[in-house]
Amino acid sequence: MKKVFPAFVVLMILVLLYAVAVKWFTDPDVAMVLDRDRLRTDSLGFGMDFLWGASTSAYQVEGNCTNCNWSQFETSLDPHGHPRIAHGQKCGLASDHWNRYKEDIQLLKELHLNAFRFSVEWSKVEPEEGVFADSVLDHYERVVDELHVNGIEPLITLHHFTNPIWFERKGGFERDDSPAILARFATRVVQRLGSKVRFWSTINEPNVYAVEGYVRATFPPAKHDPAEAIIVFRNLLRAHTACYQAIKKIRPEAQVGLLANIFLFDPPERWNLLDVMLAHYLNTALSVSVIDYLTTGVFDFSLPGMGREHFDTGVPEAFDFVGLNYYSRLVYRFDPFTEEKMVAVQHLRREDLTDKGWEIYPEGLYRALHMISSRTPKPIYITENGIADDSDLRRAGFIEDHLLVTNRALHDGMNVKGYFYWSLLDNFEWTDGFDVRFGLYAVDYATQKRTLRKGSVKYREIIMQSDKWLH
Ligand code: GCO
Repeated sequence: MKKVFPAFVVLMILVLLYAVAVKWFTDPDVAMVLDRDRLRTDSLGFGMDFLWGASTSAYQVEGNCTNCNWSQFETSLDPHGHPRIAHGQKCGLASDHWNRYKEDIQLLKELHLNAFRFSVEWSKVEPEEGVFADSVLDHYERVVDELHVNGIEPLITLHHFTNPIWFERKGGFERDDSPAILARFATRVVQRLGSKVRFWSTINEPNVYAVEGYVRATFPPAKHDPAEAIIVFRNLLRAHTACYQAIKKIRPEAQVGLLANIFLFDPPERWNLLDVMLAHYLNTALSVSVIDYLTTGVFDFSLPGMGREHFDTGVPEAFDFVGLNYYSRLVYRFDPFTEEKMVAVQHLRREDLTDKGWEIYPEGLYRALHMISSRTPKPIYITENGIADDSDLRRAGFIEDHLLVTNRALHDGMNVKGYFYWSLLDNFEWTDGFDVRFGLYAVDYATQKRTLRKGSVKYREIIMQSDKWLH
């Protein structure tokens, strides 16, 4: 009996330590349940100043962006001789938004929207280093004027994945002077448009740019260089701070934010410590590090197998809001026998997936909002949330569930001030080309005809219902 007792105690202590470790590394919101019934009984009021919007990006919708890293990339082949873009597609005229922006602004009005997020194409504004095309800035000023005439608030993104070829050839964001180069561009744009534009987002998804371009090699410059990825990630965040300071110098009243992509990582089972730790390190390195950078000015990155970096800009709180781009989560288990040391796990039905194969997971939006609001009281704008759904059978439910979750987050005290659906139009979805359809409006690329999808009407219904709750 005496021999058994110590062994039993040791075993109990080990089990207890294991349980404590699992709890320590587990996201506290992982058990959040979307109670549709309770949510629907809540008022759907979102507040008088809530921004109801849709988002696009220049390269994906404008057409004729021919002087940037992506226009170059889409003509190249991968190491296996395959085209970089599905079926060798080219962006070309895209959704011809450059020429049809007045028509597209009427679509925003048709949906009862009061805000529009779009990006200015750096390679068109600054086609050669230090040479700025006033005619291009004239165009964007006409877009802004047209939005105001129609009572729609512009939110301009300065950098959305694309670089002018001259910048890419110099090394892009691998360069330590890249923040100053981007801030010079930002200065020129804000000098021209700053009196008419209140909301600015500096950089779209620094983590995605760094990981896709330098780890997974699916985006330009298509490198497999994790160490370089961390430098690029750091320089993009530094560039955000440089742009923030440049904008505030010209327009102190401007509201300036960074667009954080939070794609949650979860373990297949919540009792497996290695899988729970993997999810924790990925969420911390790729998402929490961005929010912490904004509040502290310190880039603290550490991901086993990728590397670590600590960089203090000495500029905390260089932001007025956080833009949240949320889509879904990825479920991975740790696997030491694979190159990436992790393997995706997914056993979901087709109806629970988008056309990009992402899980439809509205609870994750609540978790992502909490990840931000637990670190800063500043406003959050959901600047991208949408579904690739060519059948349009899941779009209405997707929109309703994610707006119900947004409403629940508001009721739980989170400072959510707007929602921008991705995207207003079907567009060029990077390496998927035109194969996936995110648009509230379908686009027939042969005729450029826009058609409102039935599933998109739910968005307008909720917006108008929200207005009802306000009065
Ligand atoms: C991104 C970009 C968008 C995408 C959208 C759908 O997150 O990659 O911001 O350009 O098109 O997110 O994937």
